[in-house]
Amino acid sequence: MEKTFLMVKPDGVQRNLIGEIVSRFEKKGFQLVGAKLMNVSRELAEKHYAEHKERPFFGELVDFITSGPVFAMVWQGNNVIATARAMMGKTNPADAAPGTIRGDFATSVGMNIIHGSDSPESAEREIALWFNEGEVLSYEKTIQRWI
Ligand code: IDP
Repeated sequence: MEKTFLMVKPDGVQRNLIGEIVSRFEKKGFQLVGAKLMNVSRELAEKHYAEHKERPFFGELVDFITSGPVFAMVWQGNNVIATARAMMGKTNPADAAPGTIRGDFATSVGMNIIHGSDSPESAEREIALWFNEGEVLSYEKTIQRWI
């Protein structure tokens, strides 16, 4: 079963959106298999956003993601990587459709509420970066056969 790494960023935590976001993915039919509220070290932030290292906004991005607690999660389900990206909406909330998380709750690209892995390769890399092996669970939900 496919897995993805999702994270409510510090703005989403401050704005009390953890429950709303978890609820959307639960209702969609995805399964939460790992979650933790945590402060992010600069080292972890820089590793996570390594592909943006040369971008002018890199420093700002690392400052922001380390500015307060984030809610890190691993979700599982059919096509969860692409479907979660669609549910999040475009990176720039100005382009994100209403009904998406960014379209409904954000206005600026810097504070766009949520992160989600964009490919199977990044999902694998990010889950390993943010979670220890024992923190990602495997458990059965009987309702899963109806989804
Ligand atoms: P994604 O989060 O939708 O995958 P990426 O292109 O990987 O988007 O960018 C990572 C994050 O960097 C974005 O979510 C956004 O918060 C931030 N970001 C992207 N472009 C800009 C920018 O031009 N200015 C400030 N922050 C940016």
